[in-house]
Amino acid sequence: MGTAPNHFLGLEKEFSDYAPSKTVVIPAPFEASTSYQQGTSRGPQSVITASHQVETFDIELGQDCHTQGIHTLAELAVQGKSAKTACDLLYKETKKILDDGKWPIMLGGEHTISYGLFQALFERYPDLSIFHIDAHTDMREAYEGNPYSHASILYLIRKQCKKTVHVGIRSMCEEEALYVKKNNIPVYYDFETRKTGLPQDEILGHLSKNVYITVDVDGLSPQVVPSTGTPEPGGLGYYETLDVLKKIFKSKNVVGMDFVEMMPIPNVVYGDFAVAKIIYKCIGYKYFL
Ligand SMILES: [Mn+2]
Repeated sequence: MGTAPNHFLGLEKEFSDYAPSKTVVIPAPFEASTSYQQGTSRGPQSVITASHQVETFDIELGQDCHTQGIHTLAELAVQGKSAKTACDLLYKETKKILDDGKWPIMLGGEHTISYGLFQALFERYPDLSIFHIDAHTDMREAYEGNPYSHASILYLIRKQCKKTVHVGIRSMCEEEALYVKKNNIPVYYDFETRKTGLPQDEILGHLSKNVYITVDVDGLSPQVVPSTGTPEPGGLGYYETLDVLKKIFKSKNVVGMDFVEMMPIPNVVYGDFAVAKIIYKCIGYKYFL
């Protein structure tokens, strides 16, 4: 391994060319409205670099899971663009990937960029539901006057798609709390699920057949992923995250995924590696469960 520096896992040609690959990784290093620590535009490359250290043999699944092919696109030219233009670019790219019958995994970049992926998936799968891991609900109507911001992305999405489930949540403003209550949205608050565990069957009950999974990596504990712009204490553990994802992959059709808000910290690589490993676990769950 380690032969192709810009490819996820550093896979050789046989397993990373576009045509035979079932999975396509889309690096989308968009950063415009980050509010605390900056640097999420470097997130996609840091995860790809870390992925070169991930062992391709999966112990749990008892096999190599890269054999269905994982193609990695060049970084989308989204940086410096408006959020709308950046999302349009990702939308078009995702549409093409779906037309080709492939499975998209997007790497952000700030959460705003997820809107482009969502649009392409929702257009293709009108019954789409969304499983959202995040420390924050991201349901402000706008953030600093901007409806296309990392803090309002789920509000924007929910204007079109109401079937959403949220876990890891441990920070939101009053406006968001009222919105959640008023719309009876299944939000699983971290301070409660720390005690009870995630109610996996109940979560599955809220999801339709075709599921889009959006992971803001700050939904996980900073002990697992410190490399993010707005770290929050608490959060999902590594195995807890894998357990719920596995359950969803087992009983639903996961039509697309993204991992956003990674912000590499110089010389602190274990968070980048954890994210790379979770992505590879998901590829295994998609094709080998
Ligand atoms: Mn967040």
